[in-house]
Amino acid sequence: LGGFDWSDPFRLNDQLTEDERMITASARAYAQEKLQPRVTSAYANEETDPLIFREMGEMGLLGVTVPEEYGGIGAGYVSYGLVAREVERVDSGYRSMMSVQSSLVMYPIYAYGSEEQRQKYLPKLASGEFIGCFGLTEPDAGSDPAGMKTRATKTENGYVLNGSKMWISNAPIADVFVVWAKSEEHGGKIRGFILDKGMKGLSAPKVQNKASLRASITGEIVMDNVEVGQDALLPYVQGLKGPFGCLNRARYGISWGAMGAAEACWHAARQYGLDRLQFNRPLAQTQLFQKKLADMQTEITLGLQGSLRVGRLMDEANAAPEMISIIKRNNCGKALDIARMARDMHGGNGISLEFQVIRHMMNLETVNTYEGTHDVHALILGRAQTGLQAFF
Ligand code: TGC
Ligand code: FAD
Repeated sequence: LGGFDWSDPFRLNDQLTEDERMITASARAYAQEKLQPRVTSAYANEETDPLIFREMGEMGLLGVTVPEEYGGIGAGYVSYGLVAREVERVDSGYRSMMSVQSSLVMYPIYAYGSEEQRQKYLPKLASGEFIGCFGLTEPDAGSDPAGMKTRATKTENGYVLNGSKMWISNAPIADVFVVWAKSEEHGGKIRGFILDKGMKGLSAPKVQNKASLRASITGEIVMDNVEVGQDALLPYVQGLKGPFGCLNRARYGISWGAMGAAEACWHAARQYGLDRLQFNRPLAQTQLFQKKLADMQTEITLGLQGSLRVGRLMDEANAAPEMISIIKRNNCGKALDIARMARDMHGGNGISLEFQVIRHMMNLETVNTYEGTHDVHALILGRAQTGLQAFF
């Protein structure tokens, strides 16, 4: 029998390639050295530093799966997931900034865009010179994006867009807006459009006073007769499968990221329990404390193994969206439970931002909700095994 590493029980590290280990090490070094020192103040003051995109770009952390000719590093989905895990070990908001840029902006431009669109946007998005956002959700269409009201009307030279998007990560500081609208020209089918900052009629006011994900700026997108050329249309996709194709990638990345946040909470709770004495012994020497640590270790070990399996299938182009629903739903739900437990195990100190765990806990409320809520993924999985549609 082999040895046991409490922090890597199933030896995930041994299951990675040399390249994957290298990208993990460089993402971890960046996240711990550059992001960790600024996160407490960024969260407390609800501040997003746009320079982070440039830094991530320099480190090769944006558009990890996009080919090198467009500025990416042409790595696989396991590498992308490992980066998400390291960044979210620090903060879900920083991972959000990275994953929106990579999966929700660079991916659709790469997968559904023309060669001109790829050349125009991808290298600058990869370097962080451009910041991107993705507008699907609307004030009255969240879990049900098919109910969106945003419309694109054909003009002589292109389209006019009208509508508003809500809860859009990066929007107030974005240069590039990938937005989804029902196109009258295409029989009301959903089409994707690329909008540029500064277009007449386009604005992106900030959502103020979020209690969660405060280091990641969120906004609305308001489109009031925004005129775009024909070249703004993403030519190669129509229907909901366009945005869902992007969400598959982002949801997969979130499954790794949520485990990174959970690991941070688990490690913090373990260390706190070793350091703090009550009743003349370390908290970690009590049965209840150890049971909680065992639950955390077990769920994280299984969750990471699940994400790795789905990542390998994605790299073989053989993963199904329902597999992604399993890992997105379960890993986010378990991470939230773990963060709440870690908060409790820190006692009164657990409510202080200095001890990090309450920030992760608050963030994970969002992570459990966006990209398909916990319950919406249950309904996707319920439909897949019964053949019965329970959404409406
Ligand atoms: P439904 O009838 O199921 O499907 C409509 C069309 O879409 C296709 N499709 C998919 N294609 C690829 N991948 C998937 N996962 C797909 N799921 C569905 C489907 O084949 C069909 O295609 P076609 O050609 O036959 O038309 O659609 P529905 O309207 O019944 O939807 C059901 C439901 C609830 C599952 C879906 O609407 C859903 O997933 N809702 C959740 C919405 C959501 O996830 N929003 C995320 C917004 S973006 C975000 O939160 C970013 S936060 C990022 C960050 O900051 O990190
Ligand atoms: P609703 O759909 O109104 O859901 C409310 C509750 O009802 C949930 O518990 C849900 O599970 C439940 N529910 C809904 N339908 C059913 C049903 N049929 N049966 C049973 N229960 C149901 N969107 C983007 O497009 N781009 C972004 O960049 C983005 N970033 C975000 C950042 C943040 C900080 C947040 C909070 C959200 C972001 N979102 C983004 C939006 C996010 O995807 C939505 O909030 C999410 O999809 C849920 O939609 P909703 O908020 O309208 O909730």
